[in-house]
Amino acid sequence: MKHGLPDYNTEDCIAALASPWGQGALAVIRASGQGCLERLAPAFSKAEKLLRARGGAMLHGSIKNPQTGEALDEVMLGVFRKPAGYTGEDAFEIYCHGSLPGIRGILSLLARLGFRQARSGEFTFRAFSNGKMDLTRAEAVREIVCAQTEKAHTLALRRLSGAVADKINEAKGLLLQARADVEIRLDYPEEDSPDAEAGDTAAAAARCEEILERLLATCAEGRLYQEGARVALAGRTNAGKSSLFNYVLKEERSIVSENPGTTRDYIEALVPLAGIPVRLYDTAGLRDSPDFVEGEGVRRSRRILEEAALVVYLVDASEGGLFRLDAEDEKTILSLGGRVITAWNKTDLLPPQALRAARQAGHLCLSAATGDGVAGLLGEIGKRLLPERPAGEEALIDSLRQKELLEQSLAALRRFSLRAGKYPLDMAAEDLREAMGALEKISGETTTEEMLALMFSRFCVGK
Ligand SMILES: Nc1nc2c(ncn2[C@@H]2O[C@H](COP(=O)(O)OP(=O)(O)OP(=O)(O)O)[C@@H](O)[C@H]2O)c(=O)[nH]1
Ligand SMILES: [Mg+2]
Repeated sequence: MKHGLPDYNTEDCIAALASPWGQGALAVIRASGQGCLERLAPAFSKAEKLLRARGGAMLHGSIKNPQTGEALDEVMLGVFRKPAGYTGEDAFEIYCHGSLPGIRGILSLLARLGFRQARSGEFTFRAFSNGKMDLTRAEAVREIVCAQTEKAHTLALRRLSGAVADKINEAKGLLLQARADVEIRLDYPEEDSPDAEAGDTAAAAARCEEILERLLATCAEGRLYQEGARVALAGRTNAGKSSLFNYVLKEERSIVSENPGTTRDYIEALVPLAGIPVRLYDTAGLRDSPDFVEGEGVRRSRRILEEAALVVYLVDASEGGLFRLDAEDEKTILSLGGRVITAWNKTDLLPPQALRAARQAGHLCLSAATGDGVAGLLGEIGKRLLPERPAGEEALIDSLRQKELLEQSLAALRRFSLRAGKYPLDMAAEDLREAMGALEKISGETTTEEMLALMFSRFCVGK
């Protein structure tokens, strides 16, 4: 199956740096394309060995200028032969020293040898185009590279090994069965026992609907692991927001002091919580201040609170009536609707009995000074951020493209089920065809060039 994309010519040899641009112990330069090994041979010190090398071989030698014989770097060269390897065509990887001038030298030599600079995702595009992977797996490759937490990484890896592709294939199998039944009834309307067949068709369509619904229901969680969520710490001045922020980050990021109004500019940091890449904000203590700078800090902080998926509203438990919110706190908490967790800080200053009673009454108690109760708060944040998922569903989708196509397929299937028996068979066949069409687009059997271009352009170069 070959796809032609205006920007992705699959006939020539491409090359790119696959490791980050920068100084390092090693760098990897990757190349692929029909005849690429022969093209490289004059620039490799052991040309004959390279030409005879089997796929999977690793050769030691140097990359040299073929005209002058001058060595550019001493390298290891990995050789891949069609149809094995990542792209499914002849390919190689040069493991060179991670020196920027060295990398530039090898890349410009490759350009002189006729290698074109690869575009984003072009190696994966070739893998897809040579039937090495379907589109759900190709998307998983990008998601693995972009994963910010171990959880996101594990889930993407599961998709790469076919977790989503398997479900889509199962759904396609059922649809195929349903379609075959309908098409037969269309072609041979006079045959008997239509009722039994209609029952089978409906059962296959219903089972297929169920698979798609379950997959769709995982999307919110899947996207959360990839995109993350914003969580803000809020509260009155001196509630201990910055102390808690520093405790969670395990570093002295925010300035802490007993002077109220210490934090003005909000501060943000990335922390993985329950596998979710959380952007945590320390904000200015909420109070009316005549000071222009502090007032502006509070205004900006309020904006952060409006946009956050979740706000931890911190209250100093050692002040005022025991575990009673004052009117000001209540007003802010109410304004946040369901997006708030109220937590009581400085509980190290309370008598142990009072603390025990408060916990029993269901108050979330912690101490940013000692760390007591912080794990409980973090657990609660994770629980509140995670949407419901069908029990036992392990294939999480997180691609909006897949989500939209699943929805299209499901809509057609629901139309089919709703109208079953009540409308002409050819319309039923059309609904099933549409449901199948959307699933085929998910795995990439049928796609449009724009969609492919859009998808692969989001990859990094060299992948
Ligand atoms: N005993 C005790 N003191 C705390 C605790 N958390 C914070 N403090 C103290 O409370 C004071 C204020 O802490 P901060 O973390 O600066 O409070 P904040 O909410 O960021 O204050 P602003 O930035 O002014 O809004 C400091 O003196 C902290 O050492 C706690 O859990 N226990
Ligand atoms: Mg502060």
